[in-house]
Amino acid sequence: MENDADSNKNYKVKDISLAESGQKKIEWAESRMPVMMAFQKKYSESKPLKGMRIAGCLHVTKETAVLIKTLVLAGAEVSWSGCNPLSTQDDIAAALAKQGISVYAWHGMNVDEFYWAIEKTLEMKPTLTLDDGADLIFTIHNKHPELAKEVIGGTEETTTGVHRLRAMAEDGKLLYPIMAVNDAETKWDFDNVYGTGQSSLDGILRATSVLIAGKNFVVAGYGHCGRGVAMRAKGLGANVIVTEVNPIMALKATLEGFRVMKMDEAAKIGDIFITAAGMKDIIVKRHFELMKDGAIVCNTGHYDCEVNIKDLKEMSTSVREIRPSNEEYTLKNGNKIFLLAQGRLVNLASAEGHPSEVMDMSFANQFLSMMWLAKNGNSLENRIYDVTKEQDQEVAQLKLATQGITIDRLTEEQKKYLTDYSAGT
Ligand code: 3DD
Repeated sequence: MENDADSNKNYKVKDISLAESGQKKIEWAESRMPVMMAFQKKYSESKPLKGMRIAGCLHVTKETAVLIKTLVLAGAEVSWSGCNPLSTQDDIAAALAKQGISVYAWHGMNVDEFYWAIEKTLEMKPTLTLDDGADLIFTIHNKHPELAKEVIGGTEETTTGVHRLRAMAEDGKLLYPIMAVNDAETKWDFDNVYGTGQSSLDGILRATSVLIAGKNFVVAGYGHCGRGVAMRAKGLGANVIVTEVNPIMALKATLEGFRVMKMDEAAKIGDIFITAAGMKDIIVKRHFELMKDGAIVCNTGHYDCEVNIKDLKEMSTSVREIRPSNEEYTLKNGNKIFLLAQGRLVNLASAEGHPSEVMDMSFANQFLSMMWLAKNGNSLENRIYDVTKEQDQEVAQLKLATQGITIDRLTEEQKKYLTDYSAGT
């Protein structure tokens, strides 16, 4: 499809006429992101991000649109691309373009277009980068290292992105400081668990409309995301089976009442499979060979390497899209396997990602981290920084306040007791 763009426009989206629909969805998200709306009110006068140029590479959803608007109201200039070829909501991208935001994103990008879009956002020579999966950071480091000297710092939104950047920092390869937003407790303990739990089931249900109750539901990986998915599948009546490589996570899964076994065993009995391992080749050829006819397979990890699609294609005689975001592969043994979202993250590719309420906290951390970097960035080392405890507490307090919840406070006496080692039993 011809995209809406020409050389003098600062955007490339699928269809600008979708803007009205996108704007209504953004208003819906705004009504459920009270912390971000409070930041818009608080900072639109003082504009603490004035002069900052932020290149963003993060799923273009109605919640991200609220983050972008908050950054712009706080004074920043922003240029945005999506961080997954299938996660952009085209009407949101259209609404952002209509608002004058420089945005290069559409659903169904190919890999070349995906990296073209990232390059377009770099034309503004960013002073801050906001990333999810580190593709923007890697592009600067590997293809445009000269741009790094202008970059004060960056943030990383997701678990696997932070893992890779910590490895890069260990090797002394970071060209500017990075804040591990994913590792903020008010991000991972809410977004990764409750967000991924609900949005992954949302994606599976939109792509299949199957009954979850009574089904053998195999969750590969019992980290924060896998734990959330297992919890919500159980809530819908599934028989949840967990596969793991970490004995501690496996033990946790058993104590939650889930069956734990090797994928080689789970492949024989599973009806629905979802990978949340943050690792490649979780489901490969030998597993597909063992699967029942009609098995549904999907992934909710950031990268599309967890389900080995190359294996699936090689062992199939035909493939057709039987429903949106749902491909029916007919194997040589006659069985059919249904792959959702082309093996990409099903929560964002087949649904709308996490609900606004949890992204309110994730993005509060992104916003505050951008402000912290703008203020302190020039005095930082090129390493990974964790979100401060104070910021985590602030985000939680703000969220509670928006829900009208007040909590107890330690008295001075109690604070003393915390560190008093003379007191016995
Ligand atoms: N992610 C999930 N839902 C999202 C949404 N509604 N908008 C933007 C991004 C969204 C991805 C995040 O969960 C990110 O924290 C991640 O990938 O870990």
